[in-house]
Amino acid sequence: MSTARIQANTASAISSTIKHLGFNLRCPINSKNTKQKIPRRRTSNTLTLAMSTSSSPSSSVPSPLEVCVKASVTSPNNLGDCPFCQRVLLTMEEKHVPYDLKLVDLGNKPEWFLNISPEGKVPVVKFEDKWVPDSDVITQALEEKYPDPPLGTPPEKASIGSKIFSTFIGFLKSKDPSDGMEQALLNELSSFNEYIKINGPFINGEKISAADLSLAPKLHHLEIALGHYKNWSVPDSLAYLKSYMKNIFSLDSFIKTRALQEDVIEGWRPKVSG
Ligand SMILES: N[C@@H](CCC(=O)N[C@@H](CS)C(=O)NCC(=O)O)C(=O)O
Repeated sequence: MSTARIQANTASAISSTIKHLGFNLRCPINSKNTKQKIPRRRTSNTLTLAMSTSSSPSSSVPSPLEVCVKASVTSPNNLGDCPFCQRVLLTMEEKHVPYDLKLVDLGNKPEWFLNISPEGKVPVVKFEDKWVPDSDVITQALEEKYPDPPLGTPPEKASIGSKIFSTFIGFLKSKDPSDGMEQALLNELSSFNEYIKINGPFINGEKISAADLSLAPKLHHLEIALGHYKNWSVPDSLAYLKSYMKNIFSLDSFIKTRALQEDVIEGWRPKVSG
């Protein structure tokens, strides 16, 4: 892919808000996935739509937040396979914050993008004319600016499952089956399974929170990449983890913001063959 696609950022707040809420069938997010029947969140749609149709120029139509994310490498004009980008989009979806996606071709970064993200990384989000990088910082800012619904995870639970991603990458890259990498991943997955068994269904109990929104995109990558490159899947014995994954992966917000399977496979290819 050599071209970056930028969504028109001049679209009105009203049309962008409606688009975000799923009324625009040409929504660029995972257009392949629009074939699936995605249930709508009626309550929030109605509320935001009513706000957006006010005729008063001073009405509080929420302006969509501009967010730069990785573009797909296999399917032009689709969201790509960055788990940190999905984390940010999931947070916006769960908080019903309208956003305007700018898809960035990370293989050929345009100058406008490097001007706003000198490190060349996504995600970046524009808050009050300032471009902010890093999903940790962005999700914290979203929590402060859009406190409802609250998604904060208590500090003592915030790092639950946080070693899963690095051990997944270790196992994915491993060429020696006896190097202990698979076991290291299994240890992390097993302790997460035990945690969810006792404290679940989510990391903070009954309600989804920021830690789940950070972990779930990584588990999605784990499932696809290890399935493809190692013919490996989460053992059935880890039933609580499996049902945690199934629950989150079937949320509207997750389906709408998830990476395409083929992008996840391509995205990890250099790590596997490197
Ligand atoms: N710590 C950052 C990590 C962001 C990150 O590593 N993003 C990757 C894409 S998944 C990126 O932009 N890489 C730059 C590149 O591929 O050139 C965050 O949480 O936002």
